[in-house]
Amino acid sequence: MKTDTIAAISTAMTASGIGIVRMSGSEVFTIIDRVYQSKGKKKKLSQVPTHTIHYGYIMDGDEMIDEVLVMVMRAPRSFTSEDTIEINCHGGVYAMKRILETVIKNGARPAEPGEFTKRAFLNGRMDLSQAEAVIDVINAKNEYALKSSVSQLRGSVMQAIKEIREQIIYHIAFIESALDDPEHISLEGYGGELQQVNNKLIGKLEKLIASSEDGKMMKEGIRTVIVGKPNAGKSSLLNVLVGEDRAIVTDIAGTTRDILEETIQIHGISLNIIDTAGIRSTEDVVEKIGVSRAKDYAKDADLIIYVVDSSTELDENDSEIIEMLRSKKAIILLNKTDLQMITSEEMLKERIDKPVIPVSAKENKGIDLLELTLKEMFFHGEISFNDEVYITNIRHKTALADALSSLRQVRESIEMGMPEDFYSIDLMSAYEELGGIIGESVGEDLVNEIFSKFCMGK
Ligand SMILES: Nc1nc2c(ncn2[C@@H]2O[C@H](COP(=O)(O)OP(=O)(O)OP(=O)(O)O)[C@@H](O)[C@H]2O)c(=O)[nH]1
Ligand SMILES: [Mg+2]
Repeated sequence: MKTDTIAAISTAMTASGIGIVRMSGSEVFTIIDRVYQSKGKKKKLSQVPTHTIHYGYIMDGDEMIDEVLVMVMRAPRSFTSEDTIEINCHGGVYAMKRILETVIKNGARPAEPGEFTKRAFLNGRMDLSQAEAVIDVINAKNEYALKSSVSQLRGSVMQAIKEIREQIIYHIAFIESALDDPEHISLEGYGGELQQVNNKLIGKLEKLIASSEDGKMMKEGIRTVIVGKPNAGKSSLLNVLVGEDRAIVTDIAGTTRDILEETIQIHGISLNIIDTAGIRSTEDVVEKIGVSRAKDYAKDADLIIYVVDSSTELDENDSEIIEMLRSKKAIILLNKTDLQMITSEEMLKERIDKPVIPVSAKENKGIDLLELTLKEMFFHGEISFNDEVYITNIRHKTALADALSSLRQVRESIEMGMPEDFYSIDLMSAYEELGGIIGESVGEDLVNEIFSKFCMGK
């Protein structure tokens, strides 16, 4: 297949040690022969074997642009499955731009964001879920996000979806053949048999969908909101967790007025930690806005850390906060345990069933236990990427949910003793919905939209 030749700077557009300008398409060798000059001026890269590296210069006519190493990868043994050239140059923004301009002047065209990966997908080098994993690998901000995207890149999601689809298509085919040829294929008792298979498939889809909760946390981080009464030590806690003095801490109740957000890593998990204004009823206009913001943030949190000052008594403000926690994942920190304790662990346990951890933000005590509790709360047991598939992509999750409701429809039809062609209609919908995840039966619009989210040069 002939394609036009695309080119882009594939490394970051900042001054760095090396930069890479990448080209892919049918004309890469024509173009590189025009702009590359070897030391002895004789070598032509169109003549060299695949997967070799060549030292030389990029020339714009008679002008030497940069000293480079050029990598040659011939189709189909490249990322895009097309002839590909990577020019390793000095990583100055200007040098990279000049090289890009030179190859464009000689016949390449600038690549769209994600176009290299799009070609890899269109050329059958990877399925859509793997192509999407490429961008997740690039954007991974912690160990788990990286591991789950690499596993998706290696085809874990594709494999899981393929297996489910194979079973579905087998049954569609069976029903259709039986309906076509009732004399030879009997559907007697088939409903019960299908019900068993279908229930198993439903279980698998439910498990995949449930994994997306963990998947989302891995990818985006856990939205953690610190709440509590004024002066409880919320900002002190944020500072301890971040490891530097980000928030203002004073002994004046009502110090924090606005939201402050920081990202930290605990055991490889990202937490977006949000410090908020102390919750109390107040007439101060600014503080009032801060308090209502704190409540809004708490509503959207994946996790609430409720900081209690153990050296004071619980009051009606605490009661209000405790009510906010009931329906949420929450950890209670009994702070200031270095002082005389007035409120105890037992008193809090009586009010609400959430883990209570005694700490001292001031003396950095108990924080390790908090970190351990967090880990256990979000990841039940160790995460293993060998057999588990984590759904981290919202598009995949939606498709799985659609497929699940189609399979539930099949279950209902069987229970109600509907005719067999009803089963096959819903099985077919599930089959197509799942196909969307791996890129079968998806429209051009969706493909374009997915790849436009990529960065330049990938
Ligand atoms: N003794 C002791 N004092 C603490 C501890 N944690 C915080 N403090 C003190 O408590 C006071 C209030 O701390 P902050 O961290 O500003 O409290 P806050 O909850 O952010 O308060 P607001 O922003 O006003 O809502 C400061 O004087 C801190 O030094 C602790 O563990 N032990
Ligand atoms: Mg504060």
